Amino acid sequence: MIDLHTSPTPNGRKISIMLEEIGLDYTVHNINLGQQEQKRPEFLAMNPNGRIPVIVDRDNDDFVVFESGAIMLYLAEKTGQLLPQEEKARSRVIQWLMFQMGGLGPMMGQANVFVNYFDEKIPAVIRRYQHESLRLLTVLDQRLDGREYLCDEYSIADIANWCWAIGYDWAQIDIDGLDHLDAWLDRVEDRPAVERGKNIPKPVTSSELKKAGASIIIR
Ligand SMILES: N[C@@H](CCC(=O)N[C@@H](CS)C(=O)NCC(=O)O)C(=O)O
Repeated sequence: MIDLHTSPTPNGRKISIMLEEIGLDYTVHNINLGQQEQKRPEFLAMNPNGRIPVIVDRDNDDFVVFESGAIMLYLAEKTGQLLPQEEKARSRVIQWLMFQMGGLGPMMGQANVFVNYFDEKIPAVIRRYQHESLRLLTVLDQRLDGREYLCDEYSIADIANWCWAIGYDWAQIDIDGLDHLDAWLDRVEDRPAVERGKNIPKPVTSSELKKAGASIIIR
């Protein structure tokens, strides 16, 4: 049994989708980011960085894992799913996972902040993060030319990148012409586990999301 401390956000959904894919039992603890529940002492005891997602593996001495990429690798290694064993294939998946963790996620996250959550609209900053996000989405598009998935088979790299790429509209990024990316977004979304996992916890409305986002960034 896994305890999943999460919220309806891209990084949170990576783990609910993955848990749905691999079929491990889990209990959801919905952390209210707008109420700063992620900064409470009991949460900081699990993740000193005060951010979701976090898991606690009840079947492994209550072992705690934070950082979504580390959680995905932990669960993949625990179950032998969504991460190949063969050295080079495994490395390719980890490379595309890190591409999301170090690039797409942070850039689209900042685009969201400056487009949706900051009261002050700063055109140069918005442009910078939207352009960089679009550049990274174009890298994904090129990678997907002639491929169904980012690596040899569907993997944690697809889940991680999908959870951010699917938010292009929220960040007001135009992906017209990125046809391989567009087809892959649909292909991944059509998977039953993705359909279930993306709705755990229940998504919030855009105005609730803006309110929560604003209350986080002013601190
Ligand atoms: N690198 C971290 C980022 C986690 C993260 O930024 N989580 C956001 C939600 S997507 C959060 O908890 N924000 C609350 C806050 O900043 O206080 C990961 O991938 O787990």
